[in-house]
Amino acid sequence: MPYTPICHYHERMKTEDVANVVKPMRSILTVAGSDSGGGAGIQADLKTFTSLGLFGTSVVTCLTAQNPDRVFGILPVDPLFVAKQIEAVCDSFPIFAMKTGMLYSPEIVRVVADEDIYEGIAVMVVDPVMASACGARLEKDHTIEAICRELLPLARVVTPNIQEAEVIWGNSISSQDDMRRAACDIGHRYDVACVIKGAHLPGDEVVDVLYDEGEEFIYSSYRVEARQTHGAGCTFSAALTAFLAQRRLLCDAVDLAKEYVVRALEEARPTGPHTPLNFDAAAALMAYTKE
Ligand code: PXL
Repeated sequence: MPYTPICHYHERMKTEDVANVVKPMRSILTVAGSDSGGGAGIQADLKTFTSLGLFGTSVVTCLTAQNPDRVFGILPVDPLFVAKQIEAVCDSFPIFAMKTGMLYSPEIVRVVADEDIYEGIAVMVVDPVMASACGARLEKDHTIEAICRELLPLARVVTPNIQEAEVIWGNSISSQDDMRRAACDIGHRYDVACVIKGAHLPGDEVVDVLYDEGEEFIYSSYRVEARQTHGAGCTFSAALTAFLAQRRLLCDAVDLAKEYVVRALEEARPTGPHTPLNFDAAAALMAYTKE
């Protein structure tokens, strides 16, 4: 019986002048840890980038053996090899924007903060990762201090959650007013924009606060009753980086990144016992944001 193809590639594609008609893709970089569970870290970043129409490159700072319930182990990459990966990527990709995630140690922060390698990268987003959603520590002592000292002055925006903002700010945060004060103080201290994610404060609404060069923006959404939030922080900073790579204003990019995470949580589907974020569904529901 003759086979009836279901795929369109059987029809020869017209390829005249492909270079003229095909729009180039923007490249974007994540410098972060690998999550074997696929829902956070490098894996979440690359899935987010791809779904939003960007070409994702990656520099791995450490391997983690984990699933959403538990971290079994962490194996850091030699800092010199982290630097080599950055060099290899920057040597041949024009990177429009980059983000950092789990950097793990002050030694890795130091090589990532080496300004010489980043010539030409316009936008850096720093997600100051300290712990996983299940509570496992993802950094050695003094890593956050090194991030603040060496990386924040180079960054466009830093994206702490409440606990991370408390450590960076040095005071506890228990209200929206505290969040506003913290974002403003962090912004001034490190000359960087600061978006504090408020999901860990109680309430029916989730309120995030952005402070950027003297201006304050408040974003409010209803709280998604998600079974699992593993990777939501990584996904927020990855989507933010992607929208900045599309040359959007920071205040709009934060709004869009928040919508992306809300939709990815709303559309989560079970994969056995876990219900990870649904990256493709989020992007499909936000198709108007594609370039
Ligand atoms: O969400 C923080 C985070 C960052 N990076 C890696 C992770 C996690 C959470 O589990 O695994 C590699």
